[in-house]
Amino acid sequence: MPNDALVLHAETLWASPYVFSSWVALHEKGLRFDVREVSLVDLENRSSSYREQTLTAKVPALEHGDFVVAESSAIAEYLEDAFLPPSHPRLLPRDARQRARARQLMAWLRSDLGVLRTERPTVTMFFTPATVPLSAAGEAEAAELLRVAERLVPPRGGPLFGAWSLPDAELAFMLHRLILNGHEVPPRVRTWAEDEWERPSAQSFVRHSRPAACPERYWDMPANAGAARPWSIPGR
Ligand SMILES: N[C@@H](CCC(=O)N[C@@H](CS)C(=O)NCC(=O)O)C(=O)O
Repeated sequence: MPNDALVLHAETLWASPYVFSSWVALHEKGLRFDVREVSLVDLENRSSSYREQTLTAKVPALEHGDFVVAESSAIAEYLEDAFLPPSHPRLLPRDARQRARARQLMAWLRSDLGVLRTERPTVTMFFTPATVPLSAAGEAEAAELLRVAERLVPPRGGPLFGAWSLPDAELAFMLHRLILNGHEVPPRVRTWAEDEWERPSAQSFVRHSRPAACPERYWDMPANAGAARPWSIPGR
């Protein structure tokens, strides 16, 4: 495998769950990498050069020499294949069935829980907590997330799949949409998620410098078109 420099293309608010995944993956693999920030509110990812480079114009993207790949799950798989255990720690479980369960969880966290993600966007985790209650559909998705977490978190805590793997961080991130917005989370799951959040790879993302406030233009981004704000507006 070529020994080329690694560059993570991240976004400027440092609030993307997908950038979080790739950031944690790079840290856990023990890799040195540079960061290029792409401003989504300025539509920099839609520029012809970024589109050309990344194919799908999404953040995160990982550059490794002359190769660029986007999609956080593809980035995790690439890092696992290019920086093999045991020289580099694993991102996914060794056992085939546990690895399948880990991939199931990662895919579900990306494809499901859409109402929860809309009503508890990550800007409520890193800028200002939500003040608008969850809708019935949001509550139902929160309950489903907690049901899955209660099934997966071991009775005495610790990694989901025997040894730490990337879905531990991703599930903890999703649970923090509830925790940081004051929702009731069963103590065992809450303690597990908070312990996972303290891991240095996660904390280095949580503590990364970011703007003081969520820019108003965030709500003009195509992905947020029509999304209701999670904050009530005084006087309305
Ligand atoms: N499934 C993708 C999702 C990536 C994604 O949606 N990234 C957002 C930022 S959180 C983005 O690039 N938005 C800009 C756009 O869609 O134009 C992944 O796992 O990486």
